[in-house]
Amino acid sequence: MGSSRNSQRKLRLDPDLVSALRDARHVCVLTGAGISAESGVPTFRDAQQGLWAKYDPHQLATPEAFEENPELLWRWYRWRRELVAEANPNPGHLALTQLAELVPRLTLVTQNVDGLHQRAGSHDVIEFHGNLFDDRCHAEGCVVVHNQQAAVPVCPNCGANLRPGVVWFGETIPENVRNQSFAAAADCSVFLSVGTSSLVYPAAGLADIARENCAIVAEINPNPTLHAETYDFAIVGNAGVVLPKLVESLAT
Ligand code: BV8
Repeated sequence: MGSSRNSQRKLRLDPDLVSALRDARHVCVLTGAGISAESGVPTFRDAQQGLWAKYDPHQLATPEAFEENPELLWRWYRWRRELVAEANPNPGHLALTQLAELVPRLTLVTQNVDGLHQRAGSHDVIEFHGNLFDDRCHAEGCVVVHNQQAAVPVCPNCGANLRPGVVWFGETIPENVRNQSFAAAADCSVFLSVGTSSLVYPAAGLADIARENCAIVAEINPNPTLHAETYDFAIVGNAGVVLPKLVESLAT
């Protein structure tokens, strides 16, 4: 948020956005890595630190990389699990649990795999790209609960390698998740895009679906994205500051 003076600059929310939320019958929220940044979880683009700095996550988070070097992928995901396990939900996550109490219907779709929305108390979270802490059989796709410590755990049913329960680049979004998310974006009256660079599809297309269905679309991001100019509102700020302010304005 820039210098201390800037950070003390009063955040002014557009009253039209607050009234649109007040009148909304259905709010759809899409979150990205930015909402977890204030929990200390590096965003997807900044995530690569130390040993991982030399790897491009777009190359690593793929079935090809897993099939070529499952040991490396498991080291990467175990490192990310440790990072997330040390993190806690922040005021941005908590504000979304409060927003759900203030509007008739809220659908929360997250691109994040960190589970922080659920730990904040959000229910029925749609995990568009899966969950970091699930293990799935790479052959059958089923979630497998196990206590294997092997470098590459294997499926007790078929012997194939287990992999983290996330959606990799080049893999399709599970149909039920995709349909639920698309339907919510098409049905909502207000769509909030929070903490995402809006570069990864089809998640980034949800805001377009909302706009095409005459929803009010607002972005919350300290770095406005290329889409910001096409949205009704672009609030330049951190989710952990803006979302609590939105909830406070709604609740008064
Ligand atoms: C698919 C899980 C069918 C894994 C992830 C159409 C056009 C172009 C390309 C495609 C297309 N359709 C499909 C593709 C290919 C590809 C894609 O989109 N590629 C991109 C790179 C161009 N998509 C797919 O492969 C998808 N599958 O469509 O299947 C298909 C397949 C092949 C070809 C055609 C069709 C599956 C994609 C799923 C990938 N899996 N995650 C894992 O985590 O290991 S994606 C991963 O990266 C995240 O989940 C997230 O979605 C994405 C990162 O995005 P963000 O969350 O936005 O994070 P980022 O770091 O980018 O930005 C953070 C933002 O926060 C910034 O803007 C920053 O300013 C802001 N911020 C920072 N601090 C704060 C903040 N905001 C608020 N408050 C703060 N404090």
